[in-house]
Amino acid sequence: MPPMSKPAEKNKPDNRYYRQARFLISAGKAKQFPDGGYEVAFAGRSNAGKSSAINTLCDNKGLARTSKTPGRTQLVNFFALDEKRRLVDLPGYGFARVPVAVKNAWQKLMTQYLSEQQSLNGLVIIMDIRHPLNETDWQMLEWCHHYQLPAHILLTKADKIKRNAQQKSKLQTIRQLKDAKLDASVQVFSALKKTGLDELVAKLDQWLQLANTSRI
Ligand SMILES: Nc1nc2c(ncn2[C@@H]2O[C@H](COP(=O)(O)OP(=O)(O)OP(=O)(O)O)[C@@H](O)[C@H]2O)c(=O)[nH]1
Ligand SMILES: [Mg+2]
Repeated sequence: MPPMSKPAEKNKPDNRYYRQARFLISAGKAKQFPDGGYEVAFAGRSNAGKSSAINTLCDNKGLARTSKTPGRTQLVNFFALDEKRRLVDLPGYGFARVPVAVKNAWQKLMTQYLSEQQSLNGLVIIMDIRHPLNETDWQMLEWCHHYQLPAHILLTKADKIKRNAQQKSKLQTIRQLKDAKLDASVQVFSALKKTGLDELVAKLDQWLQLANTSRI
């Protein structure tokens, strides 16, 4: 019999399952991608806060490397949650000042990942809440639409603006998506303050087929 799990602490996001995340592999080539089971990937502009969001989700500051230098994560980093489930930190897009060859390699790797990865169940797209939906974000949303991949937008770094400005940005983003006839759920987030962690956990539980199953 498995040990009984303790009830979640009152008013605290129940991200306990995600705390067991462990680094699996940094892949620079598609043939290194693990497959099978269920996977959720984090994409977004360089420096948007992808690695920080993963670390907050998993309560582990040292899990995904974060940096003040844009373009830090150049490889596709896989983290195992259990034998069947993974989180994926994708290389950031939109970094200026990188050689064309690097951009081309990035494009190829991302296309391979998004088009061929059978286990991919959803994409979390990270945007700075102060300037969401830039050109590359739209491209990523078009990509999701093309590959019929569900998208969830995290408007992160919310701690940098006031609560009413956070809501304004969220509503504006929803409106712009509607106008463009693109489908994505949208939420406010802060890796620093853990704002919106519950909402993110609920979305990931659903994509990773964890909802309504017993979790440790
Ligand atoms: N205030 C605040 N800073 C944040 C938040 N999330 C990330 N940052 C900061 O933003 C910078 C970039 O964060 P990363 O998580 O490394 O961003 P990334 O998207 O993984 O970047 P690349 O791997 O380079 O593409 C770091 O200095 C973080 O500390 C947040 O919610 N609030
Ligand atoms: Mg990163």
